[in-house]
Amino acid sequence: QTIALVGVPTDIGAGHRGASMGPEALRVAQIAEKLRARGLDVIDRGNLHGPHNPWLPPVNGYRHLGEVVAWNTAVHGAIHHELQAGRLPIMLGGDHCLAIGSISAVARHCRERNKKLRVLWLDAHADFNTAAITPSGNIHGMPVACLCGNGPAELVEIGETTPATTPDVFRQIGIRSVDEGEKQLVREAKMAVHDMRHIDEVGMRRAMEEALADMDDDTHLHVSFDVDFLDPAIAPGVGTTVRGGPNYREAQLCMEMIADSGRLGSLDIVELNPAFDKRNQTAKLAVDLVESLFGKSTLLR
Ligand code: DIR
Ligand code: MN
Ligand code: MN
Ligand code: MN
Repeated sequence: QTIALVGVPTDIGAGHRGASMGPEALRVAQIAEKLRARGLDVIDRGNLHGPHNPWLPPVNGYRHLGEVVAWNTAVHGAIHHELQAGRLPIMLGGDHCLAIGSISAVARHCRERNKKLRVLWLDAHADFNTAAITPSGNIHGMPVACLCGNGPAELVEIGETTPATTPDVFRQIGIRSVDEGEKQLVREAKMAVHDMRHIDEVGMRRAMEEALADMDDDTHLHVSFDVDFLDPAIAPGVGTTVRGGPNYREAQLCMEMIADSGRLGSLDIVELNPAFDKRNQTAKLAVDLVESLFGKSTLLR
């Protein structure tokens, strides 16, 4: 199977500028070359295009809603195109609002092919905010809510079915920052949250066994990897660091267990912000982890 890299250079949904440089930082860290060295076929589609970041305050609880719609419409089309052609898309973000476009495309593809969808949401944050409760107005804090139908019509309706998906497809891993009003929404939705306390108590191994349970040959697994999932000590190159995340070994095990499931069908790498990084170390770490996600292990290949 061929991997298609799709760059989406925007920080339109974030609270800091700089995630727009993420796609190039991942290329500089040799994401394509490292995957090819694993024997995989990789096409780099280059970058999508969209509006510039006007850097305006929120309007009715949303910052840059029109621009977020434009970028996500482009993402939806590009990712669905790759899936339809049988390729495995990797979205190089860009901030996490772009998961509205990518996951709505994956969900549409699953409906067309009669596949079940499982989404692993690797993040420090639940990204389940709405206009009424958001502390920031930044739409990168809202993609899971939008994908589940709780958001502005223009975003909820990207894709062919509304809403794109439901909370039961998500497994959230590494969560340690949920906003005040957001907590209640996450509980009400019965979102499966494997938060850092749970990982501390049962370990990454059991948390991942739970998150990957009950998949079969008909399951499409999408991984949405917000780089702020990682502990800031190893991954400073993100806009919204939260201490107490997975360390290097825990993150490796997480990726290796996903690889072992054999179900990976699509991937987002988002929130990488080179403006906060040092010598591109966070991009290099993300690429190192992506190699494990695609099956790199100590003794086999
Ligand atoms: C915060 C930040 N919960 C917000 N969210 C982030 O503004 O809604 N998500 N950084 O990844
Ligand atoms: Mn996120
Ligand atoms: Mn399709
Ligand atoms: Mn996050």
